[in-house]
Amino acid sequence: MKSLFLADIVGLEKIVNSDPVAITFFIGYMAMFASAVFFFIERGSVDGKWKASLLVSGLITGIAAVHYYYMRDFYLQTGTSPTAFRYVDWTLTVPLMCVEFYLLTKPFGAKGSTLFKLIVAALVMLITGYIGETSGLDNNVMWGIFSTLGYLYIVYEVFAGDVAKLAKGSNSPALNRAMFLLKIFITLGWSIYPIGYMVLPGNLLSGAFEVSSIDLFYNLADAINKIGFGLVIYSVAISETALSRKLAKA
Ligand SMILES: *C/C=C(C)/C=C/C=C(C)/C=C/C1=C(C)CCCC1(C)C
Repeated sequence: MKSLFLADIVGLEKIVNSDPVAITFFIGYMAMFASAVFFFIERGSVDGKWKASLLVSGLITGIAAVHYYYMRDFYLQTGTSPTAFRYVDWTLTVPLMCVEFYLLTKPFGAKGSTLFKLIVAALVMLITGYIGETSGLDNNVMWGIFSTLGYLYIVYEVFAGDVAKLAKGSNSPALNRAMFLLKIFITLGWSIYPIGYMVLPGNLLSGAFEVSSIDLFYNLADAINKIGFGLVIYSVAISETALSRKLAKA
């Protein structure tokens, strides 16, 4: 008990003494939690077909909130990166982001096989990334390259593959606006992760930043991608709901 209490004091001291990594874990936890509450509650104010999308946004940020709670503790007590927690979080939340793409394009004919391909690519990206982060100096560049192939496949699907074709054929301005924004998330927002990874010792940016800044990159990217991505879907759902209610009245 005593040592637990001590760890708490040390943790608080780190936050108060502005250890940036500790602070971003702390804020990340709050922001994810608040977003999850927001998406769950706002589910009630959109039309039926959007409810599943908002539910998934709530799950993504809710799962992340629980992981941030543990990652924050882990970091405060050990001073090291909570790599395993991080990858468990991503392994649950990235496939759910693939589900968001699927739900958006489903009314226009998306098939389960498209979702399956996206999820397989995401798993390849994450499993090889995890091996890279834990494999030490010599191999992390190679595993990073494998992981990037999985990432590029997702980019391809969204820009030129099934997802892109369905969105183009949909004639829905709202969906096309959402797709435009989601493409920015996938290319710019998601590219923050490999930049963080390259800070690993022995990798391309090693030495350019402190090793601990890997978590700064990941925490920043998670906030942008999980909360921002959810808000894009929320804004489309709200405007489409308003439109269909207007049409129903007329
Ligand atoms: C909510 C969490 C998300 C959206 C996580 C996304 C993670 C990535 C896009 C990670 C990509 C990586 C590479 C492309 C290469 C190096 C290893 C990774 C796993 C950091």
